[in-house]
Amino acid sequence: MTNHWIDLKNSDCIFIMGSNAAEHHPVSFKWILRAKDRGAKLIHVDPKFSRTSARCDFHIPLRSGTDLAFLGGFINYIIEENLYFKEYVAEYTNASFIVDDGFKFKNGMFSGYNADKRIYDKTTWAFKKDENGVPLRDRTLQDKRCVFQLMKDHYSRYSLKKVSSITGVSQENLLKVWKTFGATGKKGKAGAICYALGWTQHSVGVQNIRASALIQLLLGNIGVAGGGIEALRGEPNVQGSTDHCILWHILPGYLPMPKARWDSLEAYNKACTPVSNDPQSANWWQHRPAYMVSLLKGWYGDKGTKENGFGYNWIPKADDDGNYSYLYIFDRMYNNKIKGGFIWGTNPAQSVPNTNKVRKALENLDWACFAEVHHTESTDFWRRPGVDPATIKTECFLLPSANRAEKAGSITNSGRWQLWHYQATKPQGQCLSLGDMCVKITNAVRNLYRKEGGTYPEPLLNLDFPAYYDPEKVAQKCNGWFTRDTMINGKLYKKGQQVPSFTALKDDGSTVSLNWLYAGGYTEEELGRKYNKSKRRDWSQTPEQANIGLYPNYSWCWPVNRRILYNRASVDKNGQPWAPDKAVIRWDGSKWIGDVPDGGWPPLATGKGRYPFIMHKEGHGQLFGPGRVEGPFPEHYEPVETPVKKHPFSRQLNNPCAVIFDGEMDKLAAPGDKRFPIVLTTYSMTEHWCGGGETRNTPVLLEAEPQLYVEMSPQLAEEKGIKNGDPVIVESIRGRVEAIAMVTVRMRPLTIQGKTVHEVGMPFCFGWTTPGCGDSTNRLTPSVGDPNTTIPEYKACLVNVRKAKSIKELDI
Ligand SMILES: Nc1nc2c(c(=O)[nH]1)N[C@H]1C(S)=C(S)[C@@H](COP(=O)(O)OP(=O)(O)OC[C@H]3O[C@@H](n4cnc5c(=O)[nH]c(N)nc54)[C@H](O)[C@@H]3O)O[C@H]1N2
Ligand SMILES: Nc1nc2c(c(=O)[nH]1)N[C@H]1C(S)=C(S)[C@@H](COP(=O)(O)OP(=O)(O)OC[C@H]3O[C@@H](n4cnc5c(=O)[nH]c(N)nc54)[C@H](O)[C@@H]3O)O[C@H]1N2
Ligand SMILES: [Mo]
Repeated sequence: MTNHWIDLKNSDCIFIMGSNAAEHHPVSFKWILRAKDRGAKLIHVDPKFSRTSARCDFHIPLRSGTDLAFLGGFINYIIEENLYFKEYVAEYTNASFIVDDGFKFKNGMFSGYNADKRIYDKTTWAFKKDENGVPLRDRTLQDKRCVFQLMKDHYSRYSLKKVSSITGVSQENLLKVWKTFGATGKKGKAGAICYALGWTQHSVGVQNIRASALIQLLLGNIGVAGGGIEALRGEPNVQGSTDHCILWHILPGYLPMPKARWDSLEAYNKACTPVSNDPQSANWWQHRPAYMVSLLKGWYGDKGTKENGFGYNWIPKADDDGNYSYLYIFDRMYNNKIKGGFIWGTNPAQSVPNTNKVRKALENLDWACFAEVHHTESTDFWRRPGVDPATIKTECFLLPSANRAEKAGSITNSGRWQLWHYQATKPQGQCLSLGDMCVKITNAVRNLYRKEGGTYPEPLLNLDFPAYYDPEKVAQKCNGWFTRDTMINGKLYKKGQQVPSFTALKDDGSTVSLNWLYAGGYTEEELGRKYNKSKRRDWSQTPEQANIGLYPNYSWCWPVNRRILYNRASVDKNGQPWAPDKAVIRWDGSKWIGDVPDGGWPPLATGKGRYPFIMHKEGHGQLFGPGRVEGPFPEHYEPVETPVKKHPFSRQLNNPCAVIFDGEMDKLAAPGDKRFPIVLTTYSMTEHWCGGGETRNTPVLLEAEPQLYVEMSPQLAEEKGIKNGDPVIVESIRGRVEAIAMVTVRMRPLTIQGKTVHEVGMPFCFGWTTPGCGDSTNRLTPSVGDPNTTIPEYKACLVNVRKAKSIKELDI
């Protein structure tokens, strides 16, 4: 989230698209309703009517996977109706930048596409520069090659009529949303966008979010109170785990994963450290080498020296075309290329798409180690229905795990607040926390290396690794410390003393920090008095902070306790807030008051300031974003499985870079496949949690929601001769699922390109280890993903539905 939960109350309009916030993020909804009480309008755009829709001013249904058409049309509307915030757009975004002459967009494709490799060469996705290497600009936004004009051209194709016909949203409803949220483009008004899986789980997931960035930048809604783009994060602790690198393509603190061809720390730094020649651009990632070296010092301690690149060569490297996300891992496993591994605290045989393939893939392992609190579809894959355990070669280990109340540690919420979580009771029996298991196993392997030797021992034996797991110590190391006495602004920090913030981190080995973003959260301003700020429960605030619900002394948030990101965009060039009645920061002539500003420099007008979007090389909000895989402007592409044969305004139907597989278990229905005419979307529910491994083992929750169902409209039910409560079979080209029909007006047929298209919705929490509840919905979904993140397209695929001959056919 750019902002934080409480800040939602400051909003004039909250646009929820792709999330069931009321059911899945109830804390967010408390503040959303607070905004409503204060007069804000609430909008919900979602294929299904839910408890979120019920509390909004209006709910607008659309066909799953057409969000980009909806948002592209909205961008067109904002520009055509002159609703954008002119000064903000011209000064704080890259709207005025002149784009390279070679950049083109034709027939739905950008310049530079390589059809064999399904990737783009991005050379032409660049800005024209002056002799100093600074991008050329036209602040009047009239130049035909400036970002604003190119963007205007691009989205002029998204006419009201075409957007309506592809999304299934009536023209009247489109205008209702666009007009209501578009009104927040006025100076002093703020609108927030809340999204979650309805946007991310698509083959265009990242571009859905990029499109919201375009909208919020055009409306001047980034950096302001009540504005922002709010990613409602998932399982505890999704925010913390991405910050600390549970994803393969980043290291802690969003440092890029090293590639094999960067064969030294110098090569890594050269490739990953952006250089800006514009003195007014803070270009914050220029400090990346300091963060990387401090991380390596955290991993390798005294063994990491300047001479050996602080141990850079000991960490794994990715191949250029390597992808190690789970769609690829299970594909490799399916193809017999993985011998064994650890599956801890996750239930992939239930929650990864195309589960029939996943379950089969697990059989190819020689060994698998599970850490769980329950038996699940994954731990017990070897005795699943239809499989003879005697035929499975996999040796399985099951490590009993401590549950959340039995462990301490930090959790980072969606607003980036690091909150300490206390142990309530000791683990039962032999259960251990995942931290304990990880440290014990690693030390056992280290001892084996010491005793017996082995291939390439350095990466393990040179680790600065603890003898036992202590979450408090890990948190201390995430913040980091000095490795020698250091003077900062006249203050002496002793060797071993905690660093005060990431501005103290250096690339010379004099500092340790496991995650630069968390530096500042566990400090030691007075030697010997370490302070875990995630334990703070102090409600004190200044009047300016009280005005917008900011509690700077309650817990701690990254970066440097800044509660609203990009807050320098909430003020004009003199440092005065666009919205004086809900100012985030204000320059009082000598200093900033309010939130922690994005850098302490004075306002831009003084000539000593910096552009507000400090994480970008050029310091400007990116309307033109060359960083993404499939284009610098988000373009509507249909889901990989779509009922539509023809794109309404281009020749390219699907994302040309989407992740797809071509094995025998990866069949895909063709566009408009008559056998599978119905769109399926999947989602969570209030009573269960994700794959359901935990909640199906909680009797009251299972009683409240006991079995798999499929939500369908009365019209579809009538067409198929299905009644509410009937047993039905849902089939995709990959598999079939048995469920109970829930006939409801919450789902409704949509008119797409003049024809009726039905959509059905199913939860994915029911699995065979719980008798009588059905089995994973993911037996239907495809192994298809977004090319930037490889997140699977769980939210749109093609199925058919029929009435089961008898309840027996259900086999549940
Ligand atoms: N009670 C409960 N709370 C949870 C969870 C849980 O399982 N149970 N899970 C947690 C986790 S891990 C996560 S990631 C979050 C998920 O939080 P959410 O993203 O809110 O959850 P979902 O139910 O997956 O999907 C949200 C909405 O997207 C809609 N949708 C489907 N397809 C589309 C589409 O193409 N476009 C649009 N605009 N909307 C679409 C669905 O109808 C649904 O209403 O919730 C967290 N909170
Ligand atoms: N079709 C479809 N599939 C989806 C989604 C969707 O919207 N649609 N959503 C996706 C999303 S967003 C997510 S996050 C994934 C979630 O998918 P999973 O990661 O499979 O989700 P959970 O069911 O939460 O599985 C976590 C397992 O960890 C166990 N567990 C809980 N606490 C602990 C602990 O402290 N220690 C250990 N060792 N184990 C513990 C639980 O018993 C549970 O079995 O599903 C994805 N799959
Ligand atoms: Mo999630």
